[in-house]
Amino acid sequence: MVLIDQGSGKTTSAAKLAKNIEKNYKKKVMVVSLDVYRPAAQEQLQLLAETNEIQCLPIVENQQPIDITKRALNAANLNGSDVIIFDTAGRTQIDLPMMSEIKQIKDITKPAETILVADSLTGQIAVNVAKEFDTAVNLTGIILTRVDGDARGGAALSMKHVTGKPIKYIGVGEKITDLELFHPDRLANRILGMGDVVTLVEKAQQDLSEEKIKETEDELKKGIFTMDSYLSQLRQMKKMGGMEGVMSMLPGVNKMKAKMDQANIDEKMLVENEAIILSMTKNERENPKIISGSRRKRISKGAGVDVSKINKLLKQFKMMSDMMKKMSQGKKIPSGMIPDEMLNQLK
Ligand SMILES: Nc1nc2c(ncn2[C@@H]2O[C@H](COP(=O)(O)OP(=O)(O)OP(=O)(O)O)[C@@H](O)[C@H]2O)c(=O)[nH]1
Ligand SMILES: [Mg+2]
Repeated sequence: MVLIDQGSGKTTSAAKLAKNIEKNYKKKVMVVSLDVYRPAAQEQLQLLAETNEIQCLPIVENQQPIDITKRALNAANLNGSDVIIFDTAGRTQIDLPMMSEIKQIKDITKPAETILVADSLTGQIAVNVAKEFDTAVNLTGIILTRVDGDARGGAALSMKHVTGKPIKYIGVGEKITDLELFHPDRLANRILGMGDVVTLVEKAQQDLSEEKIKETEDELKKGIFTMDSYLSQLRQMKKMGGMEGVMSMLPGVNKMKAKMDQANIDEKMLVENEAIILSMTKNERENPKIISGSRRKRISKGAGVDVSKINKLLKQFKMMSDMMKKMSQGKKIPSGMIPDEMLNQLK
């Protein structure tokens, strides 16, 4: 097993993993440091191993990584180790000599796993490094470290997204036992609970032009919300996978989403509402208050839907614009308000 990427917790993770494998798989594990570059790096692993009763390949001064690797394979044969974990030197920049060294080590060891250790806090940098490492040495998985808090799901998502490699373990602290098997479902719940903001942002970047986002933002900041802004929102929603797609990604609407699933919200509504708004005159769109009974009838004919649908949309619009006004004034929307009122409108 080869571990890479700088300062991310490789050495610590190597020791944690050794302990974990010994305990849970009843295998004999040996750890080996190939970090001849950073002063005292080999000693760091040796000390960690000693403290936690893990077998460690003895240090031979001035020996280079390739020779250490060969010695490790011999030693493992002699001492009956089932698993060798190689802890490699880290680099933030991918340099060629280092890549060629890692490739050689891979050729010699033919590792069952090549794991990237990435710090969940460094986010994007780690993601880029991950991609390059994968191209060079074909990773089999990722250990994500410093997932100690509870709001770090985003890094996991982008890691997985960019590399397509599974996250195998997460580091959740500095102690030797602070390594957990990665459970995607738990993380998914955590993220959905707080809103999958990463995906939402990614989607928004993909789907909407920056200009459009800025325009809508500016309007909303001023508390301006017209039928046209509503129409553009409906279209954005449609692009982003409909109501359900958007809702499932917004913070705090997880409960609401469940209710919406129950209510079996018809995605057709988006299309209908679009048609309704398109049947309004410019004046009506900017000033929906003027939409009287006769105008409603005309619009319903134009859109080919029942008048009740116009009434529903107008109510929805009123509610949304109230919400937008509150938001633009920096007020929080009462959490109870969104689910029930909006749901009733949508039913
Ligand atoms: N809170 C927390 N700290 C961690 C975790 N994993 C590692 N650390 C800490 O991060 C620091 C760096 O860890 P190392 O294991 O030395 O990192 P490395 O990747 O080997 O570093 P280099 O060899 O210099 O590239 C240490 O102080 C670790 O205790 C984790 O999951 N959570
Ligand atoms: Mg290290």
